[in-house]
Amino acid sequence: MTESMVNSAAGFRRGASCLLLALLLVLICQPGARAEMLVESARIRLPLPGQSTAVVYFDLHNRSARDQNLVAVAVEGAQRAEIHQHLHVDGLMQMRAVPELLVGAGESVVFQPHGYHVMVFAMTSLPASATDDQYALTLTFADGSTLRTFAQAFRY
Ligand SMILES: [Cu+2]
Repeated sequence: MTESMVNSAAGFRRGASCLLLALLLVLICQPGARAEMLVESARIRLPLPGQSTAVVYFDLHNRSARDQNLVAVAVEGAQRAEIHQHLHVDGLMQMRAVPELLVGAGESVVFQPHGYHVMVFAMTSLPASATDDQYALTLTFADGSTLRTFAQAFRY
């Protein structure tokens, strides 16, 4: 084998692995229905001592060209979670469960105190898979797609 043959073989291998890397990047960056929804600033206010109800807040962005409906949020370590909205009714503040929350194409919904929030019931202790006080969140949309992220824990 001549030196030039060795060089071209190595060059081919380099070229092939670059191609493979490029294909991999294309696959990873492929925008799907899930990637078009983005959660930012997810945080979970842990229950007061002796209580088991927590609250989750986040910013939900719809970067797709079509409307999306959030229908459920599951929180690791909790038996049940509901999407809630605060409403002023006859001068009183009320919480209402929201079965389906529309996030319009290109729009965002902010979950924050005195607004939309996720009420988390029957929190157990920190789940085994949590790291650095992060709780896994799973958002489910009406089209069946899901979005998994983490909420940073904080206390009152
Ligand atoms: Cu609530």
